[in-house]
Amino acid sequence: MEIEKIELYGVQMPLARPFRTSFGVTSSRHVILVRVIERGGEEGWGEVVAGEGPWYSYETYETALYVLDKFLIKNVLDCEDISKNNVWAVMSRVKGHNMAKAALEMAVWDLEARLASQPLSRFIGGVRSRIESGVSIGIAGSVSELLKIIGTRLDEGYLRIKLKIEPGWDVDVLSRVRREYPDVPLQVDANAAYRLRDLKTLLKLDEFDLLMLEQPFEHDDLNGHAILSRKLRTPICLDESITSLNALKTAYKLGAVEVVNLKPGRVGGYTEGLAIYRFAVDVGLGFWIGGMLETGIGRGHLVALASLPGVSYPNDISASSRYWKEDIVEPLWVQRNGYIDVPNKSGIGVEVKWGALKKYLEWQREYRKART
Ligand code: OSB
Ligand code: MG
Repeated sequence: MEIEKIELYGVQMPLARPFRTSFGVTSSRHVILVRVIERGGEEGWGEVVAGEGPWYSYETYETALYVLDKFLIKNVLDCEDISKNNVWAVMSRVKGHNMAKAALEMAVWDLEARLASQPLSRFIGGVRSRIESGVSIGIAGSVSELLKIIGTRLDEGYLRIKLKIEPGWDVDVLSRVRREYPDVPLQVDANAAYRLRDLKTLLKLDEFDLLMLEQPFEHDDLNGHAILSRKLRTPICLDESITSLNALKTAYKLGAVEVVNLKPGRVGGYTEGLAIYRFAVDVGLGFWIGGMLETGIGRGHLVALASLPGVSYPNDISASSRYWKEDIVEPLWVQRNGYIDVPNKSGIGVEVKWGALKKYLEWQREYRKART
């Protein structure tokens, strides 16, 4: 197919509540939405998940805008016959910048699924009619506040709780959480806040019957993760480290990973994401879909991936209301009894609610195919 036009929408959306991780607090998200339109008028949507600053990875929403504007959009518009099978290769001259690439790549996959009148979930081999919904809870002001938030999330129905940890907010906090909630499916995420010198603290995490410990060390410290993994019973999950299939293969060879958190934005979209999925399932690694505080657009892509048969843990995919006062899609994403329904409509299965989008819109741009 030929893409006729690509539109970018820059929105700033306040979170329902600030989200604190070891790398900082997020109160409001700058999101770039990508809309691709083909000659016949059908459209597809993607979302840049990069943060406000280079804290989770080196990308920010502004570096993504730069790379989209200067390189990636032109690559895609210049291609006479773009499809889900070649869009990743068409962008491959650009090194890195996976979140910028993913927004465009995933919009093309959405568009192709819509042209095929298929839900994206089925288009990529998903089989589930509903996906398991977990919730990620940020570092709180106090332990009693955290215990209250956990209680609320459990009452809402979430199947498992993920807590953010950092040095000083770990062992003592977890022992109080476990005293209050001894049987809740629980896991923790350090966002690279520890070093191998913290080994003694990390080994204490085995007391808490955690599903996994996510990304204790820096993204490129596969050796550190391998050393820890040999000593810790709790499975090691990697997030930031898994930027590509090659990175996963190396981590696996070293014994640095037991569970994969797949975020399509981090790996450049479906092409690499599905390759990572197939490898993880083939070698018997645990697998689930992570999130980056997406709007309802990005969440649609996450739901499609979470419907794959090899997903073996609950996902960081929560209801619209967990993230936003007002999400920008309809229908909203709703969690019931711990599950979110996989849409039957074609593509991601939700539409942009223009009235809501306009409230948060800061700028927009459009790019058209150069006609000769
Ligand atoms: O490390 O998983 C992470 C949010 C922003 C950046 C990094 C992470 C997260 C989350 C939230 O944990 C997951 C979600 O979208 O619900
Ligand atoms: Mg993480």
